[in-house]
Amino acid sequence: MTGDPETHWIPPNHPRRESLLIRERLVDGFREGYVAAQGLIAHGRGECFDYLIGEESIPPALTAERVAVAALLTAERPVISVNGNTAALVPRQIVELARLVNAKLEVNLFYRTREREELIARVLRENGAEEVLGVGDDASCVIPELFSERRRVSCRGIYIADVVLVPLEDGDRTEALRRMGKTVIAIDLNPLSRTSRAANITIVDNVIRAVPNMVRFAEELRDRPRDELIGIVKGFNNEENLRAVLTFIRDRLTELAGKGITLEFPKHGSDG
Ligand code: PTJ
Repeated sequence: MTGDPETHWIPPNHPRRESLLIRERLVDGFREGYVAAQGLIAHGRGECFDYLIGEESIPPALTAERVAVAALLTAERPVISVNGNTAALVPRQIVELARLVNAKLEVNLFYRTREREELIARVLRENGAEEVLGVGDDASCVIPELFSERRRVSCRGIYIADVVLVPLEDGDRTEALRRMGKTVIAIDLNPLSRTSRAANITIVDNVIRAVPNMVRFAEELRDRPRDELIGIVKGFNNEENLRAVLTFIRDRLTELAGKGITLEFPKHGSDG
């Protein structure tokens, strides 16, 4: 048993311990009021797709993560959009990524309330963020042709950004940001979602792994010549990369279906 009163019920040797602890972070964020109830449902959907890719960063994800970092490093006005789930799962790492690629952090919520905006900004500040956009009156610009609360953005942030990173996004805003001419980088475990299909660079990976991977790529790429980084971005084709994700899932399932997936157990008693 762990010493943490909230997670003492998760045995240390539970085979799904890591996954259960990740859920606890979201449940804590929900209890503290900054993760939306719907964010818990969204996470369950993500877990399902994570099973299909084997709960690891697959090669097309690593490719997209590296390209995404190159796009952020070469942007003039990069912004990282933060919602409740991202703040609960990778608060320290998202702040670190923003620092390394020199991006602004902006709170942007589908289920927007003033209280959640402020709580998320506080979580980011507690994890080292100096400035957090998109809170209260700062979110006074409007993304055209978008009708959800996500339309309200900072005039100093997403509104004027050239590259926007959107972890766990809804498709509507991705499309609206594309219509504004922005480069959109999505992190979404579902390769078939509207977001995944509308983004310029889609990272099909768990945000838990994707953001730390991006921090490592940022450390590797940040001193490279600009021309080299531009070359990395230009050499990427999102359609091809998404097809590689689907092919990976198909091949993995075919292999598993071929060899069988049932777990082995010792036989009980004697066979007589
Ligand atoms: O905090 P808010 O108010 O902005 O709300 C956030 C949620 C996530 C509730 C909101 O954006 C939403 O409803 O999202 P969707 O439309 O359910 O989409 C979430 C997408 O993220 C789905 O395609 C999930 O498969 C995917 N997803 C869920 N958990 C993860 C994930 N992708 C990467 N990493 C995860 N941990």
